[in-house]
Order: sequence, then C-alpha cells, then structure tokens
Amino acid sequence: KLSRCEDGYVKIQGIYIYYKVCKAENEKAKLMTLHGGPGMSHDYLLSLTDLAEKGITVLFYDQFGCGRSEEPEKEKFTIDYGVEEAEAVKKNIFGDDKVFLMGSSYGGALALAYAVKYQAHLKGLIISGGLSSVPLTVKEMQRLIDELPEKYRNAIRKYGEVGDYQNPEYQEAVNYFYHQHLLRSEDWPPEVLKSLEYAEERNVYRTMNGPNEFTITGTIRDWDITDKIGIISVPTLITVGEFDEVTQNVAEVIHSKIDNSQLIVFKACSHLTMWEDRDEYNRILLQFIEKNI
Ligand code: LEU
Repeated sequence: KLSRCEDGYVKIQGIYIYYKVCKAENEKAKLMTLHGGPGMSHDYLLSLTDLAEKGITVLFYDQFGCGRSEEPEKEKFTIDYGVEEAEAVKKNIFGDDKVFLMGSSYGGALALAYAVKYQAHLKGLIISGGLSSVPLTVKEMQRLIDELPEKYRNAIRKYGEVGDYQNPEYQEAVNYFYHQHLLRSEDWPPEVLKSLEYAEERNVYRTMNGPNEFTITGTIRDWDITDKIGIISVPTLITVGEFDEVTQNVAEVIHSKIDNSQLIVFKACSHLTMWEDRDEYNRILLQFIEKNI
C-alpha cells in the first residue's frame, strides 16, 4: 500500500527534518499534514495514505524534535517556529504550488497559525480535533474528567495534584480517559502506538504539552489565537469526534470565527477519528478537496 511513498530528510533552519510523501498517480491535489502532540510523530496520520489512491498526493513530516527529526535548541520549541518550519517543508517538497493543509489536534492549532500568516499558499484548510485556544481546551478537558466514573475522576485529582503521574491508579485512569476520548477501540494500530512512544522518548511533548493529554502544563498552556483566525478566508473543513478530548465546543469556536468553514461531527468517534471511522473520514476529506481544487 505504501509502495508509492518515498521518504527522506530536508534541512530546515539547520536541522534535518524527516518527511514522507505518498504520490498519487493522476494527481488532482496536494495535501500537507501536521501531526499533533506537540511532540508526537507523523505515524498516527498514515491512515491518510488511502487518499493517495484517490488522486491526492499526501505529505507527512515529523516536526522539530519529533519522531525521526532532529531537535533544535529549547528556545525554538514554539508554535511560531513550527509555522516557519511548515512553510519551509512545504516549499522544499511542493514548491510554490498551492496545497491543502490538514492538521490534527495540536497540528490543527499549528495549521490555524500557519493559515493566519500564509493562507495565500493554501487551497483549503482541514482541522481535525484542532483548537484555537489551549485554555478553552483545558477547561473542556476538566469537564470531561468531571464526567468520568468516580474512581477514575478521583485518581486523576488525587495523584494529579501532587504530580504522581506514574502511580498505577493514575495510569489506569489515564488509560480509561484515552479509551473514551483519544481512541475508542480495543486494539490500537501500531502507527498510533509508534507516535505515543516517540512522545515519551523525545523532549517536545513533555516540554510543550505536559505529562499527558489532559494535563497541559507545558509551554503552550496559555496559547490562544481565537481573535486572529477570523481573517482566514480559504475554504475550511473542521472535523471533531462526538467524544473528542478536544471537544465539540472547541471546534464550534473555530467554526464561528471562520466564515468559509463547515463543521462535521463524527458520531461515536473521539480524537483519532481518522482510525475510528477511517473510510468515512477519508471520504469526507476527499469530497472537500475535490470541491475546492
Ligand atoms: N495533545 C493534543 C494533541 O494530540 C493537543 C492538546 C493541545 C489538546 O495534539
């Protein structure tokens, strides 16, 4: 399936960044993808390679300090740096062609920040489980924690307060939350596990995000560009899972600010909709891309 994919490294701002591009035979459009975390890797987005069979050339890369890419100095661990990196990767692989840009979760935040500055380079924007405000996302996640069964809610409060993130009871609660709001399936695909392993191994996730998905105590904790995204005028598709850890309320704020946007809620899905409802997710993306070529 991955036979028409090629991979390699591009040097961006002095460090080697790993990319993979899956070329469509009769290319109708180009799609660049941004993974989340911050600090995961492109692997968990590989379900989107299905689109290469439908005429969409798909580009993945591991962002700075993530997966197989090199790490810059700590001062560069910022969203602004990520935007310039995305622009440089796009330019290296796709040149001056206008592309579609898809971002998942933090990648969605990054895609919004990219579009605020570089929407002239885009044909369209796809935000999946994305956000324009970390504080709002955190507030919403607190609500999801409040709604957990008492046992897990109490464990998250008790051990979370003292930062005992490795406590087995806390870990059990994390695991429960993840199976409700991150990926609602028993068996997680190796691509997803790979990205989670990289998040643990490397420094970006701990530094920028925090100890886990719902404890965002890292450097992005106050980030909010809700007031800026109103200038985005390219066609925008926003997707969110019914049980998404980055909730429907967060998606609706983005939708309300971007006039040229549509919001699609995937029933019975959570954050990693691209796996939970793979065919339908890719079908919706393809439809959006074909409409806006
Ligand atoms: N950890 C999330 C992600 O998967 C991002 C967070 C800001 C909600 O990218």
